[in-house]
Amino acid sequence: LADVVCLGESMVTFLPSGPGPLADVPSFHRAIGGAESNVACALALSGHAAKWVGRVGADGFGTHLLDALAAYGVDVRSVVRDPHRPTGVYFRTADDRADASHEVVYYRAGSAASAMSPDTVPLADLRATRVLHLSGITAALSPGCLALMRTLCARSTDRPLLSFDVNHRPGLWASGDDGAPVLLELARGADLVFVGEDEAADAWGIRGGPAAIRAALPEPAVLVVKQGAAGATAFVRAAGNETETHHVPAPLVTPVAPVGAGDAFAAGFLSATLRGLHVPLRLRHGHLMAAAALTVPGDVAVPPPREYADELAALGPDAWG
Ligand code: KDG
Repeated sequence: LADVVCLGESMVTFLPSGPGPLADVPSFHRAIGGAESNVACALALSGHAAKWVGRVGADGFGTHLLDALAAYGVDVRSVVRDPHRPTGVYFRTADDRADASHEVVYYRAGSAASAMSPDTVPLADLRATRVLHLSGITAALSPGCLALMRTLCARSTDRPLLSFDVNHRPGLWASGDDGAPVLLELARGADLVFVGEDEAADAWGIRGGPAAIRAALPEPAVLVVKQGAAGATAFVRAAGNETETHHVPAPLVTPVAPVGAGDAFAAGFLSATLRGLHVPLRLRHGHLMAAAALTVPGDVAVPPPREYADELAALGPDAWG
């Protein structure tokens, strides 16, 4: 039994050799990305049995992805290779200012992963795990991917704990607004949901902060609202249907690139959940892993070793500043 299975599209990622608009970047450095496989990498690096399930092409990029994920310790044995469709790739730009915005350009339409559906993914492998982690990106990839997400998010008693990161990517939906109701529907079927406060405002027009997001999304037993530099708030339904609320401020870091930080946060929270730690410690581990990811140019950072992360988490935000 795996600790966590992550399902989604993984892509070869091209990081720019220097700042500037896409038209002016002379060369790129090859790396790997994909929100759900980023989570799997961080969990494998933290000592968990993590598996990534998806589809890649029978091309060199697909081979590189599988090799790179396996090198992080991720189990890729359930990945399907598609001889007819390519592996998705994406390019990023960077800005001189550390936390400035960047462009993301995807070449993934018609990719091997976009052919995921309830018929092309090994569903039994998605159940042989303590936690199944999904994200809203997959729902945007194709009608088959959306059908798969709906199948997996349907409430049932014999499924693993279902973790869902909303990951609203307006550019992947046919029209910018199409994703919003679908993402809300999928989130309602999950047991543990991660969403950004700004993401909930952009996608769902909820501007009243974490409490308003919880009011609109009461179904998941655990809802984590990420608030950027302000920290994160978790709502947890305890025995007797009471809801506990926990807020933990984020450590002060100077970001190099924000991409991948949300995935790392989810991995830290999931790792601490799998270890049975209390909710404030789950949030602290989320922040510590996100801080590591914020300070590298790529999507995936090597998290602090578990003993060290445990010490830092025990010290808490007052000592992190
Ligand atoms: O969270 C990081 C991801 O956004 C990045 O790796 C690319 O998966 C990706 C996507 O679809 O945006």
